[in-house]
Amino acid sequence: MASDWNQNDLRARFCHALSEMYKTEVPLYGDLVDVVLEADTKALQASTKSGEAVPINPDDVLPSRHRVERHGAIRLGTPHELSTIRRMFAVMGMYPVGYYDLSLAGFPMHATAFRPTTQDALAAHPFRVFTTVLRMDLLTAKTRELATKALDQRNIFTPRLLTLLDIVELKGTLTPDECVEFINDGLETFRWHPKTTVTLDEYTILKAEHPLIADIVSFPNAHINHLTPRTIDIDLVQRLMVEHGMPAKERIEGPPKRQCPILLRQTSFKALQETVYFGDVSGSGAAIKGSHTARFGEVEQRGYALTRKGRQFYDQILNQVNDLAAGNRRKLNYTTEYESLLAKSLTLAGEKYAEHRDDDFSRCVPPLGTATESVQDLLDRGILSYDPITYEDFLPLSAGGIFNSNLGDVSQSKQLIMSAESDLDGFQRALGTYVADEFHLYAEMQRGSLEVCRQKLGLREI
Ligand code: OOG
Ligand code: NI
Repeated sequence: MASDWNQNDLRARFCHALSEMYKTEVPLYGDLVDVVLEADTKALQASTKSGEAVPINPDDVLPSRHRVERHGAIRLGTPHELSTIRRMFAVMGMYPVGYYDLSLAGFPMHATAFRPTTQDALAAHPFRVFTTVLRMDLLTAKTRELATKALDQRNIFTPRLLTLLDIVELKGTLTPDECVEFINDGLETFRWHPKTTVTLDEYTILKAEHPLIADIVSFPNAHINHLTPRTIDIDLVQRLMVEHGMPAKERIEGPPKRQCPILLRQTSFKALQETVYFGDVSGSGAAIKGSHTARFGEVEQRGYALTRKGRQFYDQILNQVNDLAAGNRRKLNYTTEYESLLAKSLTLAGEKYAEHRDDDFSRCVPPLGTATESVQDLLDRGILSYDPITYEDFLPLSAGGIFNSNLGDVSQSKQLIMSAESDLDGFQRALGTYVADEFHLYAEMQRGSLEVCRQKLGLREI
């Protein structure tokens, strides 16, 4: 696709507009953004040696992308919705990366993240959207029938947005006015509508099978269900949320606090109970008042990406520790017992791993996960140095933890779902394209940076 218009700029403007809309819809999200600013300011002050109480504005100190860093999440119902959202995000330079099988965590859905894929685009604006789609094959027949009926009759995109997608795909560009329309009409897909498209009875059936099915199926569009600013000190944000009386989730998801942060840590305030209006079966037009719980605010702290090997290793340790915790008759206290168990397992294993491998887990791979001897040599001699690459993706079990604390983990069909096979092929068919492999993208970034060094140093090969 030709790019006369600036995709990075459009993405930044869309993200900003979405954030403003969400702040008015869920004012507590605005408070959370303030808490993150407070935490980052305090964390920066604490790390300033001078001890002077000079007020620090994180905007002046943090890399600029930190302040605009956001991810959001939406949940879709059909292959057509998924393939159209793919077209819409492509206009803003966001492409599907990674496949997340959420059946692993007991949810009848699978997902990808639409995000910028190059270092330049990520640096310009890193906005990404975790996008799930319902797996009809994991629903019971009755629910599938209800879901199909409700989803068939909705169109989550405005007619103008669909026209703009045709225009940009045909002409390869949008005019400035069309960009404004794209943002305004694009927001309509994500706006909250409290009036359901199903009756209370139907909603109750959907919700009994799984609360997320009800959330996906019962509304006329794909409301954004959370937005997530990035922080430099998530433990502090968690503490401040509690201090400010926000309904914080009990625990931070992901790897425990480490000197060398890896992957992704996340927490949130719990979803609000919101008034909704169910359609009336009698046809009198009178709506029935009820409530629905789905929308929340999240915070993330990003660490370093791991190589495929390092990641397998992390997953293995996490599963072991989770099994151990589950086997414990007494529920482990998360912040003290569970975290220290996980931290200890990672440290011990990290050291052991370090003895044998170049891509040492404890040294924040992947800086040079596929290090050749000469790279190591150049590093040892101080000719090359590196910044570890930030993890730009998500973690399915953490996503499951976020889902659970927001919707309750009651599921009639959990066993059916947990024993399901993942369905990357089906997902890609629905999407209409392949999802990129995140490890491949990180390896490419590393390779690209080494190539720049090779040329600068005038070497034949690194
Ligand atoms: C998506 C949950 C996944 C994350 O940060 O892991 C996610 C959802 O609730 O729809 O956003
Ligand atoms: Ni999230």
